[in-house]
Amino acid sequence: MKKQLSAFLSLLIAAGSLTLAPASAADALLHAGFEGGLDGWTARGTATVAASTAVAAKGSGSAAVTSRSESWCGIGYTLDTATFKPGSTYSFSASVLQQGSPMAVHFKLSLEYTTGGGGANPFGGGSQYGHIAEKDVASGMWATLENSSYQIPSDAQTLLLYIETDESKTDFYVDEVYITEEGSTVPSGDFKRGDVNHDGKVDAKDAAALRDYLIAKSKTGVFLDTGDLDAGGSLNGKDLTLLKRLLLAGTSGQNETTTTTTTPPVITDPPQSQTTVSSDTPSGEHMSAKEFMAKVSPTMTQDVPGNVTGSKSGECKHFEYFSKKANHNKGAYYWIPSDYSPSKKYNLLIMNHGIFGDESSMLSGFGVQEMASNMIASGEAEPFIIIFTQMYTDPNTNGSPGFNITMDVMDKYDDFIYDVVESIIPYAQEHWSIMTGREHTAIAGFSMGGRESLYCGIVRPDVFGYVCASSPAPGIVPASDSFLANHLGSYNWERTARLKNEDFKVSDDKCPYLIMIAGGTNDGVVGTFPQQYHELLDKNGTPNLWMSVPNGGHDGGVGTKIFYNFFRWVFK
Ligand code: FER
Repeated sequence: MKKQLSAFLSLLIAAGSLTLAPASAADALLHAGFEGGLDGWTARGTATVAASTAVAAKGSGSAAVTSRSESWCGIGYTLDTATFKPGSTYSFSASVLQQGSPMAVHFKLSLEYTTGGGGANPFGGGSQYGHIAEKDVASGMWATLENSSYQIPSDAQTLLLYIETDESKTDFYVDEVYITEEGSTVPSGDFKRGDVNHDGKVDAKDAAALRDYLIAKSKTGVFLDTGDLDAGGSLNGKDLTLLKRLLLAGTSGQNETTTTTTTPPVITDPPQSQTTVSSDTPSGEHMSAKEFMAKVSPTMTQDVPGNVTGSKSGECKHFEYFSKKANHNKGAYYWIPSDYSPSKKYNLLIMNHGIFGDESSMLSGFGVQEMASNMIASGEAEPFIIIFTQMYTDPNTNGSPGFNITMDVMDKYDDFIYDVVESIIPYAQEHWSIMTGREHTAIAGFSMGGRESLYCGIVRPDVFGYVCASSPAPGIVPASDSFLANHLGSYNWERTARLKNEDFKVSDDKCPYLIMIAGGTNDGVVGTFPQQYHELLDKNGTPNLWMSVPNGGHDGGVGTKIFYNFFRWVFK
């Protein structure tokens, strides 16, 4: 078996060296590193471009593209046809980073070219467009658009290389643009799996860069293509674990890093040791969301047994973590079961409060700690730890904004989606013994916290496998409501809605395993908005479980019922 593997690896290496001769930066026909300037790149269409040192894929500079009036507006560079000959084939690559959209944005490295009369264009003249490379780019990390063999159309007379997006007008950064001879590996496309910082080596610096990305401030020089070791589509604690394992593996690990394959093999965690508390289902082995929710649906109940809401145990304490998005420390509470032991591994539940609330709001009144204590102790629930968050994420203020509600305040509530993914979960991974991956990560909350939980679950199903919204507040999709209208005089719901109605969905293959939504029939604050979310998900074909609580108000009564149902199935 071992022999077969090494024979397979050498085959890959041999195959790689036959077809790909690695090029160095010096071999490049064009290289833009944006160290200290724009290297001749200019705005295309209505956009602002500027040299920036805020982030860089390599070195310390990049080009920032902002104020784009259309998705095709971006940044471009005129290629001279003496060097880049029409009809010839070249290798292209460019690295891009976007941090403006929590959802992935589709980027294109494109070529605008003109043809003279009598060319391929029957109307003569005018611009034509070719797409060299394209990719969905997740928020917050560098991705490389690349094509090692693109032929410049033979009838092209002028050439403009440019970067654009589909639909989105988000700001972005560009760095490390290369054009090299065909058949040579573009330098930025030649990095090994695990070479997170693209410095040509897989070493401790990569682990440090990934850790900095996960837990702290740095957004510099971290690449998804080489850092996504579990091929899960994002950078997370699992990738760091796999990278550390790769580094520790020494020589046998080296083999793995010296192949020139570009698609990383999918690595699943080895089976968990006996001390593992949870079933720790490896990625991909869970039944589909549709099947799982069909199984859970008939078990939904409004009757919460008295013994589960009795007394609580475990340890609950306040702590502070550095929020990258807010750029200052924020407060939260953790709860761990009474028999918590670092030699076991736990699931993670993020619990979010209502508007005007803070990290202490969900500690009582909803039965959260009580039900977690009793249901975990009896084995009815999988073991988990809870982080009670303070969602409001604002560089200018700390803590809840209280009654001072503005549209800007809504944005800062919704920026929690960055805070939880970039800072809270990595902090929890560093400080408690928890399992990573969506199978082990859940998000739940009440009202505004239900809204944020739904929003996070819909937009980041790669992070959250289980979602529960008790009496979720409106506004993820356009809505109009007298609550805020009364508060503000006038309120622009279109302006603060995060998703269009038709985008409020998750495809079957990505859907969280569990989405539960509850609302009370006497809720005077959010009215029928919870039910509207449920109906919209149904309409968009996304499975979800709805519970209407007769005579339920806007309070922990509804919360206790839905959280009880949630705890029975979360992480299973
Ligand atoms: C609204 C009504 C209620 C709203 C938020 C809430 C965003 C939140 C209520 C709560 O958290 O208790 O229109 O707009």
